[in-house]
Parts: sequence; C-alpha cells; structure tokens
Amino acid sequence: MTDPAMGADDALLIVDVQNDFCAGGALAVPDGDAVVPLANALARRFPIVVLTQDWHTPGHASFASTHGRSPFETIDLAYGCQVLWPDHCVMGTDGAAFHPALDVPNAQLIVRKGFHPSIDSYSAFVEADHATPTGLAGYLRERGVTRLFVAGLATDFCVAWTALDAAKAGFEVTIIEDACRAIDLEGSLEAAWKNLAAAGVKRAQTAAIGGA
Ligand code: VGL
Ligand code: ZN
Repeated sequence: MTDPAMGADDALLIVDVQNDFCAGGALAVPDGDAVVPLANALARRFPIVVLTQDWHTPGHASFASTHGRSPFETIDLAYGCQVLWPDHCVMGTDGAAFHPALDVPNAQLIVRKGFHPSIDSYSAFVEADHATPTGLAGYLRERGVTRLFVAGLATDFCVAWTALDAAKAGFEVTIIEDACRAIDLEGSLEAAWKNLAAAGVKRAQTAAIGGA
C-alpha cells in the first residue's frame, strides 16, 4: 500500500534521536542508530518537520539516582507511577545532543520536553502529569497540520505516548514502524501497540510514505 504523496497538511515528527538513546549512550535503545538514515530520508518528503529532544534537568525526578534507587525500578510520584531511568539527556550535555548523523536541515521546530525538574514527559504534547501542555498541538494546528507521521526513539515510550496524545488532540496519526526502535521493558512494546491500535493510530513502513 502506498500512501498518497505528502500534502501541505502533513507533518513528520522525529522523536528523540539523541546520543543517549543511541549506541554508547546512557539509555541506549537496542539498534537505535538504525533509525537515523530512515529519519533523514523521510524528512525530505515532508513540508513540515518537527524534531523533539528529551531535555532533563540534572537531578531530574525520572532519574533513579535522584531517589537512590536502581534504574528500571518504578516509583510513585505526585502524578502516578514513574519508571526510573539512568541519568540521560541532561540539558546541554553531549548525551542530549542529536545523533551526529541526523541530517534534517529542513526541520522547522525543535520541541524540548521533560525540562520541569519534577515532571517527566515521554509525550511531545503533554507532560507526564497529563496536564501541562508543551504547545506542540497549538503549533501544528496553527500551521494547518491534519496528518502526523511519527518516527524515532523509543517506540514504546516517547513515540507511543506522543502518538497517543496526538490522536487525542485530533490529528490523524501514523507511526512509521521501521523508522522506530523500542526499549521493550517488561512487555512495554506489546502493550504500547495495543494502546495505539485502540486509539486508532496507524502503522506504516518508510517505503510506503510519501511515494518514495
Ligand atoms: C525516553 C525513557 C526516558 C524515550 C525518554 O525517548 O523514549 N524513554 N526518557
Ligand atoms: Zn527521559
């Protein structure tokens, strides 16, 4: 199945293709680097391209070290259950920088998220308190976007939460499956696909996007 050519109301969102999620990074996603060439190629087919960056304060509430706990344990925070991660994507550090081979000169907006010290944000739309907006929905709406295509890292966390919130905000959402990689923590990938399907989020392959 080939998608119709991208139109003026189609946007690509490239999620968290940052050093800490790639090989050698603090929270390396298995095979995470593999999304880079796909993201680069996809970006050239879209009139509107947005990048996201996970962007935490030192001592962020999502870091295990902040609580004297071990990575991948969970903890109850004010807004609910939080997975505790190794320190990653600390604002301004090399780990928070985009992968050096990410080559998307036509990206028009970079959304940083997770910068409130006590709130995580997997989603590029609404922080983990389910209340604090990033402003991305308004930006996309003002630019006339109706269809949103999502690629990047990690499928089962930031990509999934972003896609779910995008669908909730009224966008028609497609995850470009081969341009994503997952962390897959205790069944999180399967659970994510289930939630995504229930929310009406579609799945596609890079080759079918934009009449490549
Ligand atoms: C992410 C865990 C923690 C992601 C970000 O980009 O999927 N995962 N912070
Ligand atoms: Zn994070």
